[in-house]
Amino acid sequence: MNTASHRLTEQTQHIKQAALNLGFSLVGIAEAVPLEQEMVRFAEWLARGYHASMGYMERNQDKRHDVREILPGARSVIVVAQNYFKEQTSGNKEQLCAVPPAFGKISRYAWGDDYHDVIPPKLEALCLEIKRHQSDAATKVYTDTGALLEKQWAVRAGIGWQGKHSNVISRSFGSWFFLGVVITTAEFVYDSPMPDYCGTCNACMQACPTQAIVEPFVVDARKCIPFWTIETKPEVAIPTKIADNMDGWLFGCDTCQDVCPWNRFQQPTSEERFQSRFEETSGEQTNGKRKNSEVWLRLDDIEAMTQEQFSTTFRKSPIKRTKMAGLKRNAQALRRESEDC
Ligand code: B12
Ligand code: SF4
Ligand code: SF4
Repeated sequence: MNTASHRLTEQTQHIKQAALNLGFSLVGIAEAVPLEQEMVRFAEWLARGYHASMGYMERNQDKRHDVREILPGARSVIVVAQNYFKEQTSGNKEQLCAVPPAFGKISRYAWGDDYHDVIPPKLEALCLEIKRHQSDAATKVYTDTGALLEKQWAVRAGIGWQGKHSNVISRSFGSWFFLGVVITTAEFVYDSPMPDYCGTCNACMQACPTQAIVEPFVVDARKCIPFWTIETKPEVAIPTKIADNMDGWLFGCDTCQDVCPWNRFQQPTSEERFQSRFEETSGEQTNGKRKNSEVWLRLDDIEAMTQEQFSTTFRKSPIKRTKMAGLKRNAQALRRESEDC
């Protein structure tokens, strides 16, 4: 190994260790080249209208195609995975129906603080570490914050493979993690993409309550519960076909990940800010038996909530995104489902 490649290897090891020291669970690095096949599939997804009303998905295709349109001279895309799993489980429709008054489930990613607040400062700290060794390096961070195909970069960086439910899965701890990305002009040694380990399984496709996984690896957001319960404005009514099949979800949906066999490797997160804020309301309503720490909220409480209570309860939480009116709209849709039980 010559001196230059030895230095590159050392810098790569150093930056990966720095990411782990910051509390990220996995880190991988891909070369900043254009995404070709990924963009063909992405264009097909858009053409079929699967992005629903998320008009922003249609914009900035040049940046999604080539990160050098975001950061001129970019050479590397560093991808981190931030585990958010906590020792709590979600319930199912039977449990929801069994117990009046109705409750609604909160998807696991929203039990703690908002990852949009937690992850970027850690990515910025990683950027400082890059600049400590390569002072002229430029950097740009993302976590669900822009026109970037984060899952595709995660696959390229060897973090995991894209499951048939379309989320990225790690062989070591399943899919309960967020992604964060640093695009940089610094050069590193690159990882290889992860092969597919779904095999013949299709548990997620079968379990999806609204048949949103329209073919392996392809999710139609128009049918996906998180789209309706998180992304739509409060004044938009949830269509009957979705409202009748919400599987008890008040905010987001984890059904396709709950059934995934790879999530038997789940491990508790070390990130304090992702611990659940809902301990006291969890786990009391599953057929009279206390099931350890499930996160269900009482629909009566949501419907009666004042703006002040909403702001206090969901301070720093991703649930703020729906606004109080959106959460009440979701609760009403769930009432409809539980009346059908
Ligand atoms: C838009 C969006 C949504 C939309 C659309 C979902 C979707 N699947 O795209 C909605 C609101 C529904 C959503 C829901 C959720 N989201 Co979201 N979302 C995003 C966002 C902003 C963009 C994703 C995107 O580009 N979609 C476009 C489509 C085309 O991409 P795709 O699904 O990867 O599609 C590819 C496949 O179909 C593939 N493909 C097609 N055919 C084939 C064939 C083969 C063989 C292969 C391999 C691939 C393949 O090609 C397409 C393009 O390359 C990202 C953040 C980001 N900027 O990347 C977060 C992100 C994907 N979301 C995330 C999360 C956590 C969720 C939820 C789990 C939240 C919840 N609990 O409710 C759900 C999961 C729902 C699901 N099953 O996908 C995480 C996923 C982390 C992970 N481990 O993968 C991300 C990365 C945010 C983050 N930074 O952590 N989300
Ligand atoms: S998040 Fe829920 S609605 Fe969306 S694909 Fe997964 S199981 Fe289906
Ligand atoms: S449930 Fe099965 S098919 Fe779906 S993502 Fe997990 S392993 Fe792949």
